[in-house]
Amino acid sequence: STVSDALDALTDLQPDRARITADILHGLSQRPRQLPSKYFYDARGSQLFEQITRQPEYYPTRTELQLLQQVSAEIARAVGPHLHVVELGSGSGRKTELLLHALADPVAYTPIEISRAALLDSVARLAEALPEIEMLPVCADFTRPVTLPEPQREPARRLLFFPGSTLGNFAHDDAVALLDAMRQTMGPTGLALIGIDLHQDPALIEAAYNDAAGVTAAFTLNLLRRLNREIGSDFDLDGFEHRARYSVPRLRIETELVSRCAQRVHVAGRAFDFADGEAMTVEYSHKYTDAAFGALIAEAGLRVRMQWNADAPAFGLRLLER
Ligand code: AVI
Repeated sequence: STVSDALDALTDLQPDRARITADILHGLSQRPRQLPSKYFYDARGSQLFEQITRQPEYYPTRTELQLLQQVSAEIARAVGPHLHVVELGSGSGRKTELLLHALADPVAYTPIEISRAALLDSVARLAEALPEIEMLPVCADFTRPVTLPEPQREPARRLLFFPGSTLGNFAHDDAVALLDAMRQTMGPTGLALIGIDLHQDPALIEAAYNDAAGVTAAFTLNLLRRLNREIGSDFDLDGFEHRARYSVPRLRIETELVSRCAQRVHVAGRAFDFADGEAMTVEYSHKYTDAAFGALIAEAGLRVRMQWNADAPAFGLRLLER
């Protein structure tokens, strides 16, 4: 595609104000209260996330990129030629570029990304770097049903690409539901390539979510700024602070926004009272052992065909089949 073909092909299903408001009201009515981490990614949130990936403490992105570089030829042989690559939560598309360059004659690429700004940037760049591939971008929340665009040229199969350990941002039941939907999207001969962060030294993991420059804290708090702007809530940005701790029994980072005082917040005409010290859950980042990951995907009818690991810091790529 040319850049303008790629932008013309955009399917725009970006969540609207009503959808976001309904999700936030639902989360604020839970105990503990929770806000969905998918709403981190407005234009500024996506930029802050890119900045996180360059912090010295945040090892997952650079570790996965390096691993992908090392094994991309092997992956290309394993998945075969003429693929329609579909990526969930494509962000900046840095990993994609690496993968698409390694694959044999890929037919089409469909990035599914909730942040329209991040999607348009990445598609413009990729269309220029890889003009022979048909770009079929979709701006959407990938946890909701999406009808995928069909490439002009018939692909041999679909390859779902889900890097970055984004799977870890889902609670167990949601992860199983998502993997199950992925299995259906793959079809009988399709494959999925998933990046997973692995359980390791809790101090290393915790530092990745508490960078010294405070970028992760700014990223977390940006959620409140975004909600104030887009759904008219009145969260006091100085009234909450970022906290991220690794739970060893649950194998996950639990990121919270903690109320610094007793306060009242209004959302869509409703009032929500926070106690001093009350914590709102905003994100989980699950880390995996082989046993836990194997059990999770088995629940969705998937299994590991091939796997590659980086160690120190640890990170894994898994090629899944049904
Ligand atoms: C996108 N996702 C996998 C990141 C993670 O590590 O859970 C988001 C993130 N949150 C804080 N830092 C990075």
